[in-house]
Amino acid sequence: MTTPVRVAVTGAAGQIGYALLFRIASGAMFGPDQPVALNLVEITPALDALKGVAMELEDCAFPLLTDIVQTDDPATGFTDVDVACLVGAKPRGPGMERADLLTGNGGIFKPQGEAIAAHAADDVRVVVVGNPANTNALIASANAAGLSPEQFTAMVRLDENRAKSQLASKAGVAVSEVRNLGVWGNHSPTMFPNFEDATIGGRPATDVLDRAWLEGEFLATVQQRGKAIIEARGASSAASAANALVDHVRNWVGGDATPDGEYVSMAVPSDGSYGVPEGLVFGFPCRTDGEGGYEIVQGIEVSDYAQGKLDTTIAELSEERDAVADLV
Ligand code: NAX
Repeated sequence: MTTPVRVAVTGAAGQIGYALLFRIASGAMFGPDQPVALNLVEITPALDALKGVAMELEDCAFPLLTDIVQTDDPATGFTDVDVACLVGAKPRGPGMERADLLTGNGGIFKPQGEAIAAHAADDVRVVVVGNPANTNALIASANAAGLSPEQFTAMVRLDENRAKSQLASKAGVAVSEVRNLGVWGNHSPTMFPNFEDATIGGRPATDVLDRAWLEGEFLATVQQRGKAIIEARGASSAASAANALVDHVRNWVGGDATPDGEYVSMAVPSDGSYGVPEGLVFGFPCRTDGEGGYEIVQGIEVSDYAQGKLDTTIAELSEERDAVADLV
C-alpha cells in the first residue's frame, strides 16, 4: 500500500475544518489513489466537539483514510506531518485593534512554527489560512528553525476563485475560460486581483470587459466578498475557504502541477520579485510542480495603475511585519 500522506489541520473543530476534513479524506486534495492520515489539532475546550467530528469521519468509512489523531498538543499534532494546514486562529473580538490581533495570533503561530520544525517531516509543506494569514505564515516560518521559508505559504486562493467567478459571470462564459488571475499581496481588502494579466476565452480580460467596471465594481466586489458573505449568511465563508485550501495544496503538493502557461495565486515569501521587500509573505502568481515546488512567475508587465495597487498592499504588509517585529 502507498504510504499515507499525513496532514495536520488546526482549528479542526471549526467551521472551515468541518468543510475541509471530509474532502481531504475523500481524496480531493491528493487524488483518488493516495491514502491520507489526519492529525486534528484543537484547543482544549474544543476537544469534545472535535471528538464528534472524528466520529463523523469514521462514519464515512472513507477507503483512503488510514488514521485519525485528535489532540490539543501541537507537538503530537505535528509529529511526522507532511502537510500542515494552519486554520485555527484567534478571531478579532469587539474593539480589538489590528495590532492586538497580530500579537494575539503571534501567541499561536510562534509555538506552532517551533513545533512544526521540531516534529514534522523535514520536507513538510505549510499553508496558513487563519487570519491575518500572510503575517501568521511569516511568524510561523520565522520560528521554524531548520526549515526553509519556501516551505511556508498563506492562502489567497479563495480571492482568486472569487475573482475568476466574477469575471466569468460578467463575461457570460464558463469559469474555466478565465485564466491567470493572480491575486497579489495581502489576504485583506488591500489585495490586488490583477485583471490586467488575466485572459477570458484566450483574450485579455481588459479587451473583453469594460475597464471602468474592472477597476470599480469588480475590485470592490472581490475585496469585500468576505464581508458580504458574513452579512448574507450570518457566518464567515467556510465551504469556499475549504475548497480554496484543497485547490492550493492540490496544485502545490497534491500532484496537480499548474498547466503550461498558467499560474495560480499563492502567498509566498518574497524573493524581491517585482520590488516586493524580501521576506514578506506576499500573494504572487506562482507555477507549481505538484510535488512541493513552486516558482514566482516572472516577466508580468506591471502598469503604473497596478504598481499603485501593489504599493498599497506592500505598505500594509510591511506595517504588519513591523507590528510583530519581536516575533519574527
Ligand atoms: P472558527 O472559529 O469556526 O474555527 C476556528 C477553530 O480554531 C476553533 O474551533 C478554535 O477552537 C480553533 N483554534 C483556535 N486557536 C487554536 C489553536 N491555537 N490551535 C488549534 N486550534 C485553534 O473559524 P473558521 O471559520 O473555521 O475560520 C478559521 C480562520 O480562517 C479564521 O482566522 C478566519 O479569519 C480565516 N479565514 C481565512 C480565509 C483566507 O482566505 N485566508 C478565508 C476564510 C476565513 O475567514
